[in-house]
Amino acid sequence: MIWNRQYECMEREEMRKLQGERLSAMVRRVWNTVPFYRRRLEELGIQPGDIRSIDDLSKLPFTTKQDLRDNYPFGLFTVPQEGIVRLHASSGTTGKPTVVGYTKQDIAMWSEVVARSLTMAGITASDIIQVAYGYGLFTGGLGLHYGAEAVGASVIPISGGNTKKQLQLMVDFGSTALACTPSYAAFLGEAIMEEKIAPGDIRLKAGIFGAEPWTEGMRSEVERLLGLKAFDIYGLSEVIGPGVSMECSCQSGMHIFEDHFIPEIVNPDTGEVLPYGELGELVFTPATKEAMPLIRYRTRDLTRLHAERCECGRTLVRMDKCVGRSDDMLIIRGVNVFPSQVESVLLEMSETRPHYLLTVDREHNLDTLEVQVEVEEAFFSDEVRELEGLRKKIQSAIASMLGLTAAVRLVEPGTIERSMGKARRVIDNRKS
Ligand code: DLL
Repeated sequence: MIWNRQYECMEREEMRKLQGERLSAMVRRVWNTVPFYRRRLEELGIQPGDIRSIDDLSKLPFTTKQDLRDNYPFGLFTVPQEGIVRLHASSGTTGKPTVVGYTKQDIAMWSEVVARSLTMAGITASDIIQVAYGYGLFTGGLGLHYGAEAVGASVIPISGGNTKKQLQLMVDFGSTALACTPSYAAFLGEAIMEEKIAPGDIRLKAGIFGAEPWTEGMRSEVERLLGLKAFDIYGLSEVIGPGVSMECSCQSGMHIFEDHFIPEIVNPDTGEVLPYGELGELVFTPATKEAMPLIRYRTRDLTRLHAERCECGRTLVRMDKCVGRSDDMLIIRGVNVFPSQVESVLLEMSETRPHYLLTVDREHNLDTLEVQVEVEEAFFSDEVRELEGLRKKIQSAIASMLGLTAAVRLVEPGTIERSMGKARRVIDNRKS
């Protein structure tokens, strides 16, 4: 089952040695080819020869999204344009997109890590995988596509959206795996019910869901709706795309392919490296990337790392589900709120559906939070008294989770706008 036993089951000391070798080779390479990095290292008085082992990693400077923007579009590439075979870009909410380039070898490495990821979910050449992540500048579609081909599965490159067609092919082709965002998976699950497709006509057994934060409550919900086992896949364009880490069948965190992507957790305010088990910002050094390796890239994703060997036999470090991004954290009346915390409260209730929206506003200099959530059709037609009871129950569960009173609005199924890709969970009117 394991796709690359040599690296996935390596002893920790051996892995650290390999990472040190790869790191020092990469630092030498960027020193010689990327003026931005040479300047950064010179400013800190670091020579490539100073980086000899993985213990030297923390001497190196961080790279941020702003650095990518400042070097837009190709300033961080280590190879001339002839060597680049693919460009992806992430849209970003403000300003210019973040651009990532790949060499042929980078595409091969990416395909391998996605193949390893799919193998963790039990996908083999016998599977038919419906790739409903967006194809295009976003890395989700093409990333999953190449990885699925590498394991030999049959790929349906349907991309996101076009829900009726998704259901038709799912039934007619007998898709056994579905790859998309968890929010779109929930939408597809509901569409199956609405179209009254018999459960026996759906052959899905595994879901490869990621690209946005999602909770255990959402996992149970999509597993129930689609009748599959849902796996969490993580990644970001700057590092490679999907396939930076993935859950195995033990589902106790996502294994990071750290032979390629060296992880650290740092204090987001001070940059200090934190020990395993502590919550902080995830930092990656993709040491083997040819076209655009990065030194200590700050992901802004908040999570914890664990180094104990997994029951599946893999020794790769595991990361917990992401709590959220530091820049998604809302500060409401001085309280730190992650949308995922609200999601976990909402999806504990059997009456709610997995579609919600948080609206933050400011009235008379006071922050307000409104939580809209869809409620099961049957429940909605019940007595007003019962609805009011549910509203109060949600409000008090949110208050005890966050220490904050939110206005709760129960809405009918289908009210909240659906997303074919990453869901929009927050409208913050204070920013406009
Ligand atoms: O979302 C790559 C991807 C595609 C991952 C398909 C998984 C599946 P970006 O658009 O650059 O790349 O966005 C990266 O999305 O920093 C996280 O904040 C978030 N993210 C990605 N996967 C997860 C996940 C792709 N499993 C940003 N859980 C990252 C939570 C995730 N957040």
